[in-house]
Amino acid sequence: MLKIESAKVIVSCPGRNFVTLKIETKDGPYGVGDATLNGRELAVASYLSDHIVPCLIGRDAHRIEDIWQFLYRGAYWRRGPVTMTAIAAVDMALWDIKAKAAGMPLYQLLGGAARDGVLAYCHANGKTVEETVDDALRLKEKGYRAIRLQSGVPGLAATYGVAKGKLPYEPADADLPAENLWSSEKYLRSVPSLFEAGRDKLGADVHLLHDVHHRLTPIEAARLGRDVEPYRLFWLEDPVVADNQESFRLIRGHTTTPLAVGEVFNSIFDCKTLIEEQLIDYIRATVVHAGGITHVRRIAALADLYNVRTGFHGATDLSPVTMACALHVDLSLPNFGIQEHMAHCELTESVFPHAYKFENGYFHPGDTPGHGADIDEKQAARYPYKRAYLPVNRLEQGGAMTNW
Ligand code: CS2
Ligand code: MG
Repeated sequence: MLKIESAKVIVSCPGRNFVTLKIETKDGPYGVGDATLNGRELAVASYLSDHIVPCLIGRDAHRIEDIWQFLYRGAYWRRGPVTMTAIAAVDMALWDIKAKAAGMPLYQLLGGAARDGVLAYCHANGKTVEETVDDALRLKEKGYRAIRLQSGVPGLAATYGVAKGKLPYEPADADLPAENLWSSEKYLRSVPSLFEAGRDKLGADVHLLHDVHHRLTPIEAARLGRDVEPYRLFWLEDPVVADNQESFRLIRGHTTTPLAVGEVFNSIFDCKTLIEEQLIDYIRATVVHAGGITHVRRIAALADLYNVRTGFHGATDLSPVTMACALHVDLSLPNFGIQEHMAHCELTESVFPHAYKFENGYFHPGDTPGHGADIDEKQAARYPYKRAYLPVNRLEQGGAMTNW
């Protein structure tokens, strides 16, 4: 028995907002979990401190599955991003404690390494095709073997996923949501030329990826999938919103471009049809927003039955604690596909010291006992929470919102 003595929620903004859970045990190690839900951070902080922490005190930290089921089934109100992010934070912290107590890096408890390193993709972006391809060439030089290309769209003032100035793009960029105009026609005209140039300049061996950010309708996405087929994409991500999982049947029927979806999913039920009908190639649901290590392993196991691989979300709004946990899972899974890596700023990195390392296109989670990531609480306290929102898109020809 490793008794949980205390649990605290740490909200801080070292470069951007993060919510972190720290669980301490009596006479044993502590564990750290990420609970960041971009733009809705305080809802999860409250769910944890007001509703979960009181239930954890006195429980045996070793009983990870039992605590997971208790929090999931026992709440009566199942699923949803806030609930599942809060449960994920507890789950990460408990796996951290168990692995520290065992004196092993977490991946050893998950069955050991199934590969030597974790293939990762990074983000290249620019206002024009030329700028984007130059950025990708720079990242290729740094060792990346897989690169996501996002470019500004001619005729649109701002495009999500593309930096505004010299600084890298930040998903939540304003204290009230910025409203951008969107045109699917302009976008659909511009993307094929980006990949034509990208394939030409970067060569055949680099994996190229693209994120649609859920902004198209199924038939528009089907057309885009077809139009980029000559450039052999690794994947086309979030072509449409997946509230109707059946939407993917239409896209799938028209294109052989591989499809990825799921960064906003929080449950296995969000992707059950997509996986069972083999409508996608990669599932992006990840540790922090989909119920932790315990639940994403369940999703991955289902996906494995249907030739679907993982491609865990890894943007900057997921803290280094999530990145660490994701890498341990990636290293151990039979059906790992690729891991997203969007580099954190130096301040974030220093507040969250971690054992994972990048070399030659691959990450390794490191061999520190636990998941290998931590929070420097003193430093974190110097950066108080700042309200920040993701932007909203409106259709150029009318007032309606796009899918986002
Ligand atoms: C993006 C993210 O990394 C990705 O694939 O879609 O930047 C995403 O928009 C943010 O994580 C939202 O919080
Ligand atoms: Mg995405």
